[in-house]
Amino acid sequence: MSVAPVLRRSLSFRVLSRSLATHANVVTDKDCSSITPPYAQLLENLDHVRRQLGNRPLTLAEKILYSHLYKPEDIGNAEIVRGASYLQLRPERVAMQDASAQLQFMSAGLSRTAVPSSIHCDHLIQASTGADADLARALDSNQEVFEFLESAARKYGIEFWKPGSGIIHQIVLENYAAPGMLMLGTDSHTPNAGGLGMLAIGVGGADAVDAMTGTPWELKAPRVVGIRLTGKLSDWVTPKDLILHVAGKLTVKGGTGHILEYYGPGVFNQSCTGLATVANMGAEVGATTSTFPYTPRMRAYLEATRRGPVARAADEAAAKGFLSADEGAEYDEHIDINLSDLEPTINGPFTPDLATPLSKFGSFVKKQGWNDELSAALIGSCTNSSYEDMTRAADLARQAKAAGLKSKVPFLCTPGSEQIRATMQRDGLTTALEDVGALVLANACGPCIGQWKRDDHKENENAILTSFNRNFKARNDGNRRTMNFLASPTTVTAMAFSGKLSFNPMTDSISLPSGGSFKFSPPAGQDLPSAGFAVGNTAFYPPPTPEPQAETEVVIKPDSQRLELLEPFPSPFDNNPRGLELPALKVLLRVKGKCTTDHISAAGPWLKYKGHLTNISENLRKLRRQATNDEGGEVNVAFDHDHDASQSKTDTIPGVAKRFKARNCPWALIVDENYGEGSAREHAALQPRFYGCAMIIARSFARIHETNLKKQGVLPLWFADKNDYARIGSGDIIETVGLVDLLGGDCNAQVRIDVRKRDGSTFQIPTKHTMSNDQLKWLRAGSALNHIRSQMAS
Ligand code: MIC
Ligand code: SF4
Repeated sequence: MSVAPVLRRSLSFRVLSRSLATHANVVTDKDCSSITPPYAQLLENLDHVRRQLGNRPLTLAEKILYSHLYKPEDIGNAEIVRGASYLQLRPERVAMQDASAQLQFMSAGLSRTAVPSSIHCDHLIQASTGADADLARALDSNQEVFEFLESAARKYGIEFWKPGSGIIHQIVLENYAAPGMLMLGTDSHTPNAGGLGMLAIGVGGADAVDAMTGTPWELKAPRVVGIRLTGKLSDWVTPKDLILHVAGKLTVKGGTGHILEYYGPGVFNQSCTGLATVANMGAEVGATTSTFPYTPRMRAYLEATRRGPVARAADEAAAKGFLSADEGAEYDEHIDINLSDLEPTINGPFTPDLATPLSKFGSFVKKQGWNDELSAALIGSCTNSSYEDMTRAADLARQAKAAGLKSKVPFLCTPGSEQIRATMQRDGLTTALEDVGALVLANACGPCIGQWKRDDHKENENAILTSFNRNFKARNDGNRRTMNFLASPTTVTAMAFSGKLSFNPMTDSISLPSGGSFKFSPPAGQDLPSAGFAVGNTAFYPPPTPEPQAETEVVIKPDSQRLELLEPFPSPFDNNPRGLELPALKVLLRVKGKCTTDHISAAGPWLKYKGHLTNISENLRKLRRQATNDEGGEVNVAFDHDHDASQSKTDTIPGVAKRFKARNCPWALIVDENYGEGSAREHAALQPRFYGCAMIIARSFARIHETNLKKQGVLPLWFADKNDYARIGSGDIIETVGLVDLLGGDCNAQVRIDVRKRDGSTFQIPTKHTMSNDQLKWLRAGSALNHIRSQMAS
């Protein structure tokens, strides 16, 4: 049966269910057999590894990782060196957002996934007039993709969360996350589930396919940063302010290759959902993931979300020492934070690590010469849409209403899940927000990922305040001049009533139309609803642990504009005159400064082509990509030094890439620090590969993107001397020297690069790499998928 009628039925059911929302205050547990980690096995694995490691005290992150080693018995006497050893791991579960890993999984030819997996439809719902109408439009405009996802889920026994059910990370926290678990998700904010004391790691689709096919998933053993929390957050300060502060300290690349492990008394007086916010935004500092020891408030959250059996099993595992660090465990770096010293913080614009304490924000804005006007306030997203966040925002809204105030600017709210939406509605939070002018949107990503049909401020400079996690240029509304600041939902809500960036709700008053003035009292909220969570519309939810239905046809129409089967990429070494050195490559561009995955593969309208590589690559020619050319400083302009008379000398970056592809000219990029910062967006690797990119040399890479490049058969190299970055420019020819030794098994071999400048001069530079033995096999095969396929065939 086609999924569309089912989805539409669920939509009408939902409208009905809003007035019939359940008032369940007796919490009955659900069947937790498939979501309880196999603690006994994990403890046994850990004991084994512990003995091999000479019983040294372990951090919590190490315990979770080592208990999930693919073959713990195989480590022998080898020491595991954090920051150097490669771990082969066995994740327990996979979550996929929209079309991400399914096409690659299908090409592996298995009949079911090796681990429980779920698909979440959350990125394709555009915010415009409100939840129901927006969802109805999204169902129509994305019908083909949703049908494909639903049928793939049915065929392989994957849990399918329909559009409108909520945002992947909120659903994972509410349903699947469990203390001590290791899971992967095809989205960079997967670490959100760390709020339940586990390791949840964001990856590209190809990595997810490893777990789904039962192939060991490889990760370089991360270093561990210990963050000791003491004190207590004061009135206006929220967990979001803690992570905004940490982002300011660590910067967008400070967490790369590290797990952030929080501990100390300050962890225990925070809610589970608050900790999830902190873990969620660890992605903004590039951390592999974040985690916390198991706490009574995690236990309470598990119970409130009908997972009492998981809580009881976790209690036992904790009693055996599994769910916290050992006394005396050593961290690679250490940070101490006294929560009592923190104040509300606002980060941005354009980068999540530009942190300014609220008390200094007004003067910061003035000093920059920016207009003091706020143009929109947005709360919600996967980062901040917990019951606690919403009760605190509603409390401020009620205070403002009592004073006769309404929001001065458009005020949008995206609930993170159907459960949150239904509970908000039942408990009067939705009414409290709507009463002051808020528009409640569908349970989906919406404006956080540019799915925002914003009708004002299309091009002009303006400032928005959001409780989201990311604020790269043009991310929310496509306007590069929208200054996007990140703050807690309470700060955002309070400032919506003043409409001024310089307003400090802790100290300032708002003049009332009636005369007099109004000052907010500190917001009050609660983390768990007294009447329990309302279930909401169950038609959005999948049946638990569905069996695969092999007879299901997964339809991809040959003329589809939205979906396309993936053609294997050829190996660069096939018919290659240079043997096991890459063919000579032409440098397409030297990219200057910040280049996030949003810059490489813009968000918003492109999302609809996620399942169609040719179209998404083509479509990007028309979109404004944002990478800046270091030779000339222009955005999305590249030189074509070999253009013919019919062609212009410059074109957009993908435009020149397409010309190179037409000429069968493989190419390379020279890039700056933290290249590929941001999302797990695999297209940021697939698209350059599709157009013929074979190598990228960077001052440094962001973790997920570097792995995505390796998976797709692009060689990422690091400048050994960062000054060499400026010595190579567009049109230069570069050749690897020494790759043959590396591919031949000499892991100490160094790859050097012969550079032939356009003026004929030549020189050689050294590089570094992070390729493991397996990753070299992917490079040789042309992609990881080619390698897996060849393994399965043999
Ligand atoms: C994001 O927040 O940037 C996204 C959209 O959720 C991405 C996923 C994607 O781009 O496909 C992410 O965080 O990985
Ligand atoms: Fe969705 Fe935004 Fe969260 Fe990404 S960060 S998953 S776009 S809500």
